[in-house]
Amino acid sequence: MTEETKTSAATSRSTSQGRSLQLGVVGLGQCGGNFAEAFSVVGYPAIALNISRADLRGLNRIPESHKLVIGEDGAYGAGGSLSIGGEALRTSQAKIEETTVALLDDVEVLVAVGALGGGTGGNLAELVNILAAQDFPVIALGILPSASEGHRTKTNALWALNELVDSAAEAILLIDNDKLFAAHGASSAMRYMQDCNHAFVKAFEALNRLPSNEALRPIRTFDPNDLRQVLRFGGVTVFGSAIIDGDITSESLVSALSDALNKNDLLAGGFESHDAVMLASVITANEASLYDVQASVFDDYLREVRRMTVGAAHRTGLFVGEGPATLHVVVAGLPLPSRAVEMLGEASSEMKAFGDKKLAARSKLKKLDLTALGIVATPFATSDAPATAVADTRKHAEGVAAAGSFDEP
Ligand SMILES: Nc1nc2c(ncn2[C@@H]2O[C@H](COP(=O)(O)OP(=O)(O)OP(=O)(O)O)[C@@H](O)[C@H]2O)c(=O)[nH]1
Ligand SMILES: [Mg+2]
Repeated sequence: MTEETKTSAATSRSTSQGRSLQLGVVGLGQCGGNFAEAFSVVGYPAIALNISRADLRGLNRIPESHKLVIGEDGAYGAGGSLSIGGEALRTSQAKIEETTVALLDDVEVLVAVGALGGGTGGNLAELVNILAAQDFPVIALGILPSASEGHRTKTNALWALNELVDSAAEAILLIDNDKLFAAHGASSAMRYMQDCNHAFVKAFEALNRLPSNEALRPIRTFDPNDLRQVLRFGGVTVFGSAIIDGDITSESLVSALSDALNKNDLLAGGFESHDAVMLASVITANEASLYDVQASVFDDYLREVRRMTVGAAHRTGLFVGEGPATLHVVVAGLPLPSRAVEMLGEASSEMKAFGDKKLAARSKLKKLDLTALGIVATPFATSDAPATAVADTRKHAEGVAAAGSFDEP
């Protein structure tokens, strides 16, 4: 199918389902698979790729035909090694292409998702390029590690981010696990990750349904193509909603815009508004509050946004609905978030601390002085079998050295 036919077939189907974009999802690694499952639960077709068969077994809502073991044997994961994860992708490239084309050919856009800190998921850019080479437009959804995770996970994530910048991804969305984890700390240990992942998918689904939401009456229309254009515009993309505090004024709208961008509880933040290249603002408010607002408020808001973003393209919508007045925004064309720069700082100092610790640990690992016990140097070397006893002692020593080594985890 050409992209044009694909888009038009997908557009008519998704409009009938109330969705702007008909998405298919390809999850890579454990976290990627968990997200694929969360998307699958709300009805998006999804495939999960993993080196470990056991990880795939845990995904109950994805049909077996949509689970793919990549790499040689399916026994072990990548154990945090990007090269093992990358090798597995390359070994199974033909199988991935075949399965994706067979199962997801009629979707408009693929979301390739994975944890950038994982040995498997950290190869997300390579997966994006494999899928894009099959003529799929691809949005990359990368999960950033939280600040409390180790330097290896962060180093993987930084490398993976750089690869994504150079990849064929149409847009890059970056989930911040610190924010997700903070919001769901009260969930049970059993449900924690599912709750985190579901929170993102629910927000994404609400955005995807916003233009066609039948509970909303348009005053200024924001149609599915407006959303499609912003979401597929390029660069790092952020979306979010913020309740408008107090009266609807141009100031409260600007403040809601800044909250949705930088106090976002799902996606990595830290952007300058002047870096935005394209954005969408959709206001939903009840009828009574809209009767109280002068129309000029919206024009003032648009003028202010134009000034703040130094002329970014702006799609807008105004809808009457229930609930508190809310601003929904999508901002595209952004550079990497400041969280990535923070993570680089964390990883560098944690790596140094780890290196110092490793050296100190080696110098602290000393033999005990056993002279007071009167033990002689080679206690097991008996006179009738000296050669074997010495060899056994060395083997034992090597075992101890290996068990006591301080290689990076
Ligand atoms: N939000 C979220 N983060 C997850 C989930 N599962 C793992 N993570 C995060 O993902 C990173 C680890 O990546 P994994 O997906 O476990 O690793 P992998 O891609 O399977 O790679 P290997 O285990 O090395 O083969 C860490 O930053 C975890 O905090 C999940 O379901 N949701
Ligand atoms: Mg894994």
